[in-house]
Amino acid sequence: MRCLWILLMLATLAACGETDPVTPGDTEGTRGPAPSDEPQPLPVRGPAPRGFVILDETLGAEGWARKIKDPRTNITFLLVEPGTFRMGSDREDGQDNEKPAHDVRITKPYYLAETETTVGQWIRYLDATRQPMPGEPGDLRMPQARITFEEIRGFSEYYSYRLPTEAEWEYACRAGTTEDLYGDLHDIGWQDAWSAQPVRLRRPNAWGFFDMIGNLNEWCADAYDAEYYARSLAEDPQNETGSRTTLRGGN
Ligand SMILES: [Ca+2]
Repeated sequence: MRCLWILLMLATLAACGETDPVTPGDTEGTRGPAPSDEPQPLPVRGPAPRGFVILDETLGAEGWARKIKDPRTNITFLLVEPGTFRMGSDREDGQDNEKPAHDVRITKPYYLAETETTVGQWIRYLDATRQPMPGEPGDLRMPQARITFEEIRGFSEYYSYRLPTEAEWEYACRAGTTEDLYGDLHDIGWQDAWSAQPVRLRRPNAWGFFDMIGNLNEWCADAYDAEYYARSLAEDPQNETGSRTTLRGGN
């Protein structure tokens, strides 16, 4: 389902890091986030953005580690390999803004956060940038809600993250499936819940991402245009025309 941000107040962020890959054994020659001032819990031992902790040393596209963590935010990122997928849906009972289905090629690997950005991760950002803290943060595993686009811009610039494009989001959500969903709705989402739930409690998709269907929506980098799919580029599309922002992945 494609959504407009004006319709959904509980929008949240799927943080996306884009960095240059490094060759095996080279941990110094990268762009990417600035080195953290915080002590690093583990040394960086392989190909990952400088300052990130490698959680899975298996190498993926272009020699990047498959799973890394940013110790500044505690956000875990999973590597997404380039590839081609069918974006959108031509179902008769589907929404017009999901049509037409079309082939899209993602040409570059990227890292995408494995969960919606949590309250705990957001608080680390507020603390690092000396912004007012919430009085009662509650469960730190909850997805952070009610983030404005300007706040996302500040968060992304501070950590050298960026939002995924809508195509990058859907490619990672589908995780190879051509069906409408990557599993049974009651296993992967929160269709019976009336409020947000802690992340990571439902079954992830085949590539390890949680709550891509259900819980809060995630911001995408694209401007929203209900008819964009009809003129979408075949490679790395991103709609930049329009004043509203695209959200994906809610209940
Ligand atoms: Ca979601």
